[in-house]
Amino acid sequence: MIDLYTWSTPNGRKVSIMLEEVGLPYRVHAINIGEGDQFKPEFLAINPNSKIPAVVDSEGPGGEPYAMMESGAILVYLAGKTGTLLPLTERGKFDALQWLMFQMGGVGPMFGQVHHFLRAAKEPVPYALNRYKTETRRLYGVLDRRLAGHEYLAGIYSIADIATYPWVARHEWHQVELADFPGVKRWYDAISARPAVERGMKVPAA
Ligand SMILES: N[C@@H](CCC(=O)N[C@@H](CS)C(=O)NCC(=O)O)C(=O)O
Repeated sequence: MIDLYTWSTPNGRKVSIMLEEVGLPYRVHAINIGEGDQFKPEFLAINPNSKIPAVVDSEGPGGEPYAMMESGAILVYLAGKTGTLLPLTERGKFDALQWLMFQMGGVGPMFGQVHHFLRAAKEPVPYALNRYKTETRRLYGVLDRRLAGHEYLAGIYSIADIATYPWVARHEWHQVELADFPGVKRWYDAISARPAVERGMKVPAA
């Protein structure tokens, strides 16, 4: 059994989508990051970095319980555990890992900064907002060029797409029109139609 500690955010939904895709049984524990649940000692024992998502696999490596932080690492772990959603060829595997790292190092942090400066900052900071909006559009351009020539980021549907999708799902939050990026829009619509994605995007239940 996998225990998933999560909240209704893109990083959390990467893991709930993955768990729905691979069909492993899991229990959801809502960690309300708006109310500070991530700083409680019982959660810090699972993720010392005080952020969601985190998982505990009761049957981890060696058959022992294993706790994990960092959504990208959790996706790689679950792909390895189930033998799915990470291409089997060397090239395919490294294609998927490159685009996963692109999401972890670029898409997530930059889109997240736009969300922060548009929705949470205590005062308007035009320089920061402009910087992160410009970088966000640039990243959409990179995705769009890749997806113009590939059905999915690594060719076939993989953890790279699962990591990126919930961030693109917040395109209205970072004020990007998907119509401006037709490759991303085609990819986004295809992934939105997957039943496992639809279920994963509803975790944790409201
Ligand atoms: N690199 C981490 C980022 C996790 C992250 O930033 N989680 C946010 C929610 S999307 C969070 O828990 N924020 C609470 C806080 O910063 O106190 C991952 O991908 O797992």
